[in-house]
Amino acid sequence: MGFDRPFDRISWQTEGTSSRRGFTLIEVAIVMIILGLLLGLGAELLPMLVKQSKLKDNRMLVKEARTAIIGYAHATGRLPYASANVNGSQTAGRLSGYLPWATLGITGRDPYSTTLYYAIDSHLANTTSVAQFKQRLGDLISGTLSPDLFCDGTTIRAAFIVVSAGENLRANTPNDDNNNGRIDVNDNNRFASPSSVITATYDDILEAVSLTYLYGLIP
Ligand SMILES: [Ca+2]
Ligand SMILES: [Ca+2]
Ligand SMILES: [Ca+2]
Repeated sequence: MGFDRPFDRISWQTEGTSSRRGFTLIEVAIVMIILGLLLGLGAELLPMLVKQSKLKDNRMLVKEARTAIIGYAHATGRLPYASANVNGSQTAGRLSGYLPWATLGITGRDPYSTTLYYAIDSHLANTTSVAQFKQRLGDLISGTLSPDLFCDGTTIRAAFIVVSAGENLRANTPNDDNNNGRIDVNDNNRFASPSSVITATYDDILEAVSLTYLYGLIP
């Protein structure tokens, strides 16, 4: 039958190969060792890649929040107040706490499912026009008014900051001062440098907008 011919040929060819034999135990062992190494490598690499990817997403999220807040200032002539709770609606008069993400209309949770934190200079949430807002920034820069939000000791005079608690799920010193893992009204007005490196004890992601930078952005 015509069907049989190809099979006949294959079997003839394999039978005709003089080196045809089974794998030796050593060959199987070598393959198993290589497979084991590859699997082990994968098991180690995968969590590392997930970790790196979350960190990257988180940095982007905090940057986006920063951009949204600048947009809010442009549109309303003031910064939003912080939110007293995770629902993200600004709480009148609140200078530090949760990001008012619902007020801003953005995502409020970082890739680790912790709500972002936010703090502002006290002079910048009660203005009523863009012109007054710009004037207020100018007064803070010139020293007519005293700034009250700082990063990196007192190096950066900030208009506002946005912070993710990072992978360890806790805001760390100097962002959290009373060791409750959150940024709230009980913490002081000094925060870490935005360029702080991640260590075993500090893994917060912080973005700050300085008074002078924001002044330059407001028409
Ligand atoms: Ca942290
Ligand atoms: Ca502090
Ligand atoms: Ca705290």
